[in-house]
Amino acid sequence: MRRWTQCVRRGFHSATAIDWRAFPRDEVTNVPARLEREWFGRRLLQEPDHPLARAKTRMVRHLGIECFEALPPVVSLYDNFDSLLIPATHVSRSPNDTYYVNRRHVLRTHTSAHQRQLLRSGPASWLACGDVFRRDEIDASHFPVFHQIDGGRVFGEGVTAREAEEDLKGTLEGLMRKLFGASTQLRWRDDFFPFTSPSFELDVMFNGEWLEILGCGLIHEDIMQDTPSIRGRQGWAFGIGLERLAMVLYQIKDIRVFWSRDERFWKQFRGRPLEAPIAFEEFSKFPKTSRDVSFWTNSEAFHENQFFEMVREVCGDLVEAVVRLDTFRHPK
Ligand code: FA5
Ligand code: MG
Repeated sequence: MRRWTQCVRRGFHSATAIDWRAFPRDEVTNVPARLEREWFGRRLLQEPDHPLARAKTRMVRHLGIECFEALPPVVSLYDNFDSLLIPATHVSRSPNDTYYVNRRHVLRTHTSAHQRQLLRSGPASWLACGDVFRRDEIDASHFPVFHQIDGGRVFGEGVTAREAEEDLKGTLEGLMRKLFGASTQLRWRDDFFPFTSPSFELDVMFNGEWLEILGCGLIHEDIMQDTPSIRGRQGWAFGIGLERLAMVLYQIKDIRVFWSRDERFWKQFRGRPLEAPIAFEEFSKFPKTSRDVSFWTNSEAFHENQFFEMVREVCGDLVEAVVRLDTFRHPK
């Protein structure tokens, strides 16, 4: 713990490779091989052209707050749960929801896992981002590994809860309008987190549907109370899903695309200015295949355009090219 705190103080920014295999495994280990092979340690936020890194950088620049980018993704149960007042019986602790490295360590399920230590190490405001891991539903906006950016702010003495809440909502609305434009539709909803009170959720209108972007609230009194330097003061915290942010920013409809190694993905972002309004164009997730087709006709009036038209009718736009390789005319 002390070593960690010192790292934060020194500005623990350069990404270090963390090898979860160095942690002993035991009977509760449930990290799947695929996660380890394909997703763990990809460090997408460290690839400047990547849409997630772009979203992160735009956010950090707008807020003008220091961002800790290399906090280790393997955290203790205390960091991920207890320090945030998440009860011992809470569903999120279940191995059905959380990847356990061993009995005492998990792959962080949110970047809030660092909140308590950041509060203790003392910056008045901070951001912390990284990859987070959850056993979760599978759909276009959920993935077992995704990225979050947490933010926090501690006020000086004399600031009321009402003022802190206004500051929180104003800060986040300002961020959304800066990123998505002044006319973006936003919706606040009451939410519940054990570590904030009151708690809220912010949704953004995307493709005609409300998309949940973040959770936030005033840091729970018991947490503030527990840290002598900030006892009795007000503070806020939020946690944003960076994929959701980037989906709205770049009109990405499928969360799986962020993990693409395909050039057709990268070339849409590479070298573009940070604020460039990029509208992502989807491409097929399947590699190209070619097929040979032979057929015969006894019609003298046959023209190959008739065939091309039939291909378009049947296959839609899936077909990229049709090439005639050969013609055979039977002597009889
Ligand atoms: C949290 O993770 C809280 N730690 C947020 C927080 C921080 C609240 C500080 C208060 C104070 P939640 O589970 O709702 O909350 O996740 C936050 C955001 O992460 C969601 O709004 C969503 O944008 C994103 N998110 C959640 N699950 C997934 C997933 N499986 N795939 C992609 N994004 C996800
Ligand atoms: Mg939520």
